[in-house]
Amino acid sequence: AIRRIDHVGIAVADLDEALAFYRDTFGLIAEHEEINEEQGVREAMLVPADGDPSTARLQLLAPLRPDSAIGKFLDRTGPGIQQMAYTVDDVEETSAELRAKGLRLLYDAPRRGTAGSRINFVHPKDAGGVLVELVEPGGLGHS
Ligand code: MC0
Repeated sequence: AIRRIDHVGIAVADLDEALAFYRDTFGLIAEHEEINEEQGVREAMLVPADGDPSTARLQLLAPLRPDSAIGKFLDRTGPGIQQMAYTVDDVEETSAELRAKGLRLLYDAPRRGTAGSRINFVHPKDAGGVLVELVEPGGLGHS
């Protein structure tokens, strides 16, 4: 089952520039940063400095290579919202439920997401033009 909005992912060309912009403009600070080679991204999870700790996160996604998902998104669309992610209890179960409803999941089996989470995606063409990510949290914090 879907529990809450996990994060909203924004594609950016330069992670350090975007981190400075979000910190100075909105007071959002990075609680976590990592490189995910398989996904071709350098990414950060942001929270309001003095905000509700259970708030959904803002994820900044910068490409490691031009032919990555984020590299292609930046080429086609430019910087902006790239994905909407939901927290789920069990990514395999929710993926199976959505497949049974006729939606295309991008992966046959879950892959590794932020902070040890297990993830899959619904194809944007099957979800009203929105790339939907399913996140089963790992042991390392919120997502
Ligand atoms: C593509 N389309 C999108 C879209 N990306 N629509 C909405 N939101 C997006 N993000 C549209 C295109 O405009 C096109 O529409 C159609 O989908 C097919 O595009 P395509 O040529 O197949 O596009 P590709 O090759 O860029 O692939 C799109 C796809 C890819 C969603 C399959 O981006 C992908 O595999 N994404 C999943 C992985 C990912 O996003 N990783 C980065 C985040 P028209 O109308 O022109 O046909 S990593 C992450 O998120 C992590 C680590 C985490 O949170 O834990």
